Amino acid sequence: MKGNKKITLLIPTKNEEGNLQKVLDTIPDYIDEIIVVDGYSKDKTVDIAKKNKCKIYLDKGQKGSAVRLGVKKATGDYVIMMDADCSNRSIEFELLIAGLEAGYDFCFGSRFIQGGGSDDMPWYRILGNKFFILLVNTIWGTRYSDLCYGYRSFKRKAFLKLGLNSEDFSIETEMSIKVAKGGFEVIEIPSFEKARHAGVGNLRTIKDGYRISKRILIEACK
Ligand SMILES: Nc1nc2c(ncn2[C@@H]2O[C@H](COP(=O)(O)OP(=O)(O)O)[C@@H](O)[C@H]2O)c(=O)[nH]1
Ligand SMILES: [Mg+2]
Repeated sequence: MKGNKKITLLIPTKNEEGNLQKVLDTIPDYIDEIIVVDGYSKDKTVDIAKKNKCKIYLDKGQKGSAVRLGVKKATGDYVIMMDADCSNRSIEFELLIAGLEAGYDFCFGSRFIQGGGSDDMPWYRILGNKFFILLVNTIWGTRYSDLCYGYRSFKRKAFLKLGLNSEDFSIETEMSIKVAKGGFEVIEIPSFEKARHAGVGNLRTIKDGYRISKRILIEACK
């Protein structure tokens, strides 16, 4: 609990047995609830979540589906979403919470403003991300500096008003666009993305890049 606000930490997981304990070890005591939405991992991810007394939900969809389910189940006023692969640093919770405390509905981590960065993005993903940012900012008049980054916080009630339906890695893009369309208050905070600790990522550059472009087009044509 920070001030009088209850905080939920939401972690989507898929085969993160080499990372999840390490992530959970860094979670500060003021986090009231940890929700793990697991995509039927074939390893010990769920056992680790159980041992750490996380609330666990199983979801057969992809990351977007897991995030939507997790927020539905969350009971916190504020929700922080974080990856399970040791890429996100819990010291940035303070910034993600400060944005909401200041009155913003959404607070997005950005790897492309001073203080942010990434050890987990090859050049072609930086290029793709930049292209999508340019598209979104041009179409919706926003000034986002990052788009496809999943380290974010928001007021649970504001998130539920967005009516997101992405199944996959386009969830962040859909969120950013609908936040802009809906006139919600949004701020970015700098975030440094570390390289994934163990295992391999599920994001596929071409396939997920295509899905993100499709999502931008769908929203632009509405
Ligand atoms: N529940 C669920 N979580 C997933 C799925 N795919 C990825 N994740 C989780 O979403 C987070 C980000 O995924 P990752 O593969 O690291 O993507 P990247 O960081 O964009 O390369 C990690 O915590 C993954 O374990 C999925 O299909 N289902
Ligand atoms: Mg990752």
